[in-house]
Amino acid sequence: NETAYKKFLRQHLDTNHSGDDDQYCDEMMEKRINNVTNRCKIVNTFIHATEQKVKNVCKTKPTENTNEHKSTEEFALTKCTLQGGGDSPPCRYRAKNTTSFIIIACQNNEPVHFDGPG
Ligand code: T3P
Repeated sequence: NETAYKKFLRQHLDTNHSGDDDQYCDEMMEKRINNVTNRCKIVNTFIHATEQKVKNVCKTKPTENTNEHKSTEEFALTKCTLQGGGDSPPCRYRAKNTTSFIIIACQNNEPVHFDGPG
């Protein structure tokens, strides 16, 4: 069974890109997410960094919210947002590349949710 951490990595980690276009989102959203659920996830961010760098964010002091951690460094991100239309595949996305701090939720020092740019 997939752990919450493995799910986070599947949905949100793409080390070997620094940002990409709409077609990147179409392909990654299909391969990493939508093929599992047979739905078009509305918004999903991919973080372009090593697994260790993202995991290290869990070591920062939590924000007011107990399990929430804000990174001390900025990350290259690609946010994929569903274009209008159907809610089952094939799904079409718009890509937005940014560099930002991130806020993630952690359990046992491992990322389990992406909460947004910080
Ligand atoms: P998950 O919990 O599976 O990581 O907030 C609901 C979902 O939308 C959540 O999925 C994270 C995802 N999301 C992004 O990936 N990027 C964003 O910028 C926002 C706002 C949400």
